Amino acid sequence: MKIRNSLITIAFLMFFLCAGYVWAGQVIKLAVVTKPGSAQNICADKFRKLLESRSDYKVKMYQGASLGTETDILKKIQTNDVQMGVITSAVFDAFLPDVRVLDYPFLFESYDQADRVLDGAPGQELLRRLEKAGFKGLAYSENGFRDLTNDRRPVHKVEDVAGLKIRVMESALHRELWKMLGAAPVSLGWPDVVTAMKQKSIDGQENPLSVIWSYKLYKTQKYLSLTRHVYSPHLNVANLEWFKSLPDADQKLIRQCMQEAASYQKQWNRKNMAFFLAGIKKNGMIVDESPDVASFRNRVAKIQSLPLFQDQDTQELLKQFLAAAKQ
Ligand code: EAX
Repeated sequence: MKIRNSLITIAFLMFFLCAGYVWAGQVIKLAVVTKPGSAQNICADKFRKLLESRSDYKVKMYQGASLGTETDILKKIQTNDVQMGVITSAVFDAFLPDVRVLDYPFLFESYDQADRVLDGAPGQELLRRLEKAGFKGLAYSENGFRDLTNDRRPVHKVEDVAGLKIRVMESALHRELWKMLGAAPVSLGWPDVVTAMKQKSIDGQENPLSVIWSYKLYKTQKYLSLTRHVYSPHLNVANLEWFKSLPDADQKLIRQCMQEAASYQKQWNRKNMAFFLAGIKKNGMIVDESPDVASFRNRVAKIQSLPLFQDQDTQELLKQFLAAAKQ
C-alpha cells in the first residue's frame, strides 16, 4: 500500500513537472520600447493576438521602456532573456554594420518603393545577415519616414540646421548624418529623449509623425519640417538559437504571424499619417510641409564614402539596395 501511494505521488509529481516544463516553454517574451498604441506596439500586439489564436503559445509583452532602451532590449534578445522584439532598425548599427544600408539617407521616396526593396531580394538578404549577430530576422514593420522637429527656429533648408543640438538614435550612421547636415548630434536612447526635450538639454530630434503625435512632442517642440530624410523600418527579430530550437511548423507559424502583423501595422501607420499631421498642427506646431529637401540631399551625397560603409559586405549590400531602389 505504502509503495503504491509513493508511486502515485511520484507519478503526479512527474506529470506536474513535465506539464510545467512544457507550459513554460510556450511563453514567448516580446519587447518593444514604446508605450501601448505606438507604432511598434500595434505590430507586437497584432502578432500576439494572431499567434495566441492559432497555437498554444502565450506571448508576454514588455512595453514602454520597462527593459530599458532598444539597445538594452537587443542585448536581452541576444542572451535569450527575451525571445523577440520589434525594434527600430537604426539601433542594430552597433551589432551589425550591414544594417546601415536600411537607414541610408534619401534611399526611398515612397512606401511602395520601400516595400518593393525590403520585400524583395535585398531586404530578404539583410534579414538573413542578422544571423551573424545572433538574431533571426522575421519581418519589417515601420516607424515611417523621419521628419525634423526643433524648438529654436523654422528649418527650411540645410543651412538652417547649423549648430542645432539634435538628438539622434544610438547609431553611428545617424550621428555622422547629422554632423554632415551641420547639427551638433547627441546620441540618446528612447524615451530619455522626451525628458531631455523638457529639460531643454537638446534643441530638437527627428522621428516620423506617428511618434511626434503619440509622444505629444508638440508640447516641447515648436517647429516641424517634413524632411523625410530616412525611411525608418522596424526589424522584427527573435533570438536565433531559440528560434532554431523550435519545431519547423512552429517556426513557420511564428514567421507567418509576424509577417501578417507587420503588413497590418504598415497599413495602420500609413492610413493614419494625415490624422497625425492634422493633430500636430491643431496642437500649435508650425509645420514646413515642403522644405528644400534637395539642399539636404546634396549635403549628404558623399556619405557613402565615409568609413561607415568601408566594410566590404556592407558596401556590396548598399549597392544592391541603391540599384533596387532605382528600378
Ligand atoms: O519610437 O528612438 C527613436 O527615435 C525611435 O524612432 C523610437 O522607435 C521611437
